[in-house]
Amino acid sequence: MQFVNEAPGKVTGTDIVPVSLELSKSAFNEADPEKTNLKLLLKNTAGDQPVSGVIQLLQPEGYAGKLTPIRFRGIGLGQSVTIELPYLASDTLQYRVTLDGGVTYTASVKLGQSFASRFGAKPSDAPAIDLSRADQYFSLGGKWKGADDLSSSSNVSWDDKNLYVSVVVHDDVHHQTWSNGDIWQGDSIQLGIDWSRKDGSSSRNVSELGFGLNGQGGVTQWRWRAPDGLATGALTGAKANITRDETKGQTVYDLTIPIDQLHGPGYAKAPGDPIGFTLLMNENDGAGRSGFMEYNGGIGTGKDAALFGDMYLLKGSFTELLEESAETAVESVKKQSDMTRVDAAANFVQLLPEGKAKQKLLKELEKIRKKAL
Ligand SMILES: [Ca+2]
Ligand SMILES: [Ca+2]
Repeated sequence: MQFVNEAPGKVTGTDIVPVSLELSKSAFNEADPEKTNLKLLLKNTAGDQPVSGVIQLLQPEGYAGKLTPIRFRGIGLGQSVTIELPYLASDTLQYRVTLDGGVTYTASVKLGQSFASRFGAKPSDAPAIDLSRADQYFSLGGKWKGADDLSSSSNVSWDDKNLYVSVVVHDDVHHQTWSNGDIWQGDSIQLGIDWSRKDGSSSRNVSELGFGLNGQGGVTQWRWRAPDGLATGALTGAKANITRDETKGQTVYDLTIPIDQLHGPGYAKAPGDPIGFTLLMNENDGAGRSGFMEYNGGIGTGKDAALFGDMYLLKGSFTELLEESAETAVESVKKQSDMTRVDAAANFVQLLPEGKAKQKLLKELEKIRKKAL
């Protein structure tokens, strides 16, 4: 990924970007919640002098409102600082690096990580899957006019029999007159699911599914790509309840997809392994398919299941994962604290829902800050 230098003239007369950003992602293990699987590496790639400044998450907005800037100091040429990240769910993360002196750079890194709660779990607390950003919109001649024009918030849950996908779409004009494999030309959603994602590009369990509601209330369920041993065409095994509320400009897709429709006969996924997941929304406001929005990738601009993101099917509560990882993060800065590590630990705590656990950890952090910094 490349940094975009927003003030090229200010960097010692050249447009060389002195820092780079890399997201390192390891396997997620629900049984070891204290071992979070994301680290951000901020490297001084071209700054002759040690660089200092802050790094701040800009997107997704839901996180940006909670997470605070992380300070870093004196990274020498060729050196890097590692920033531990809490459990985040998104297709991409956008950061802004501000160096001392005020020069800023923005960079996006691909995350491709989401979580599904166990169906019926109360509360169902896996983070929502949001399609609401300009960078998720791909124009096919149209122009995205904002969240009321097209956006969605989705939740996925699961049990031993089914995957449940609920997509709440905001779209000012619902237009769908196509049927069967052509529904992508009108308002509709497409799901990419890879039930054996660990097999990478040789996976034999990739599905591309589509769901649409036409003007007469008719629902189309379609499959363009099927796991080995299953047929493409009408997706008769799934249940889709799709409703349109014109007053709210809202279309709700409630999908129940049997898991045996997502893999070939006899295949069983190991419980902890992620599935591949991509969600695409087609946009048609009455003048043809004008664009689409895609969470992750691999459907809209080219068929490639390797571009799907990881989705982890949780057995337990997502909030507990956040809490246990935040406790560990705070413990670790009791032993070894520098401002980068303390700021990073604070962001683990900021993500927690309001309550006693959060208050307790905030107090501990405050003590560490006063003592060490
Ligand atoms: Ca629209
Ligand atoms: Ca539309």
